[in-house]
Amino acid sequence: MPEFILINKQVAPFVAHVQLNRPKELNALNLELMLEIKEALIELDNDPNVRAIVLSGNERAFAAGADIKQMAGRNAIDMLKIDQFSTWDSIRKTKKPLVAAISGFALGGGCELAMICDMIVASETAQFGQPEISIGIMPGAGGTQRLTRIVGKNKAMEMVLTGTFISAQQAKEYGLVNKIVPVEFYLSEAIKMAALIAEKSPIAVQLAKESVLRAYEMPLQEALYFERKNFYMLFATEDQKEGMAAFVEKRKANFQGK
Ligand code: DAK
Repeated sequence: MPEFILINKQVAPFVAHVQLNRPKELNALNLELMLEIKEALIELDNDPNVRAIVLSGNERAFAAGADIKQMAGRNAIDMLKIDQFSTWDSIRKTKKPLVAAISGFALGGGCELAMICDMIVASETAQFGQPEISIGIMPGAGGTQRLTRIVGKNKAMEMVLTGTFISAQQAKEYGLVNKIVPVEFYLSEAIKMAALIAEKSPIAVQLAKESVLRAYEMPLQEALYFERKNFYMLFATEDQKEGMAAFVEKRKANFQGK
């Protein structure tokens, strides 16, 4: 049984919910919690009854960053040996869509974890930041790279070099957040978004997610070829036949993930 997260495999049809659950520490991401997220996502990725996953914290905090108390005494070789990156890389490789439901603080590793997710629904109280600079380090899990690609150089520089937080509204203007809702709806709205995805063909969703992510990782021409191969591959699925037949017959498609 995980100690620091809660897992609901069926919060809505084909939608799972993973909740970070270290409320007293504002969901600070200690190594154990990160490993639990990794294991949960591997399990949910392999579960045919799950097609989309919502990742949340609680109203006060999504996550206030890596656990500073756990990191404080470490030296470079400790960090190298612990190799947290293998955990983060595994989370990043989740095949199913991840919708982050964010209220309160999403700071440092918390903001980086949110950016690994594919979409972000935020409450009006959400605050995003990369404050590592204030404790003598810098972002190490994508905060200088994903953030810059999303918000652009100057805004990323401001966040990374001054460590100041931005509001949900600013995050929306910056393109970091998909949607802002009143705090009482942030989770239900994220579940609704995940449920919309879960109605679609899971194979098409997986290949579409993979293809969008390639936009960040490959030169355009190669990424276009990658997209094309995935596009062709979907014509080998029963879901493509079902989706198009349903359109012609004016009914709702019933996708089986085949
Ligand atoms: N770590 C440990 N404990 C934390 C914490 C954190 N990041 N953030 C908050 N807490 C704890 C506080 O110590 C406090 O515990 P007690 O004193 O009650 O025992 C409790 O949570 C409540 O926090 P506060 O009393 O401070 O609450 P406030 O509302 O006054 O302030 C705050 C909230 C979020 C503004 C403040 O707590 C704060 O500034 N927290 C630190 C934020 C921060 O600096 N985050 C960046 C951490 S560095 C890596 C991947 C990722 C990373 C590193 C490596 N690899 C893959 C290698 C990421 C690094 C980081 O995120």
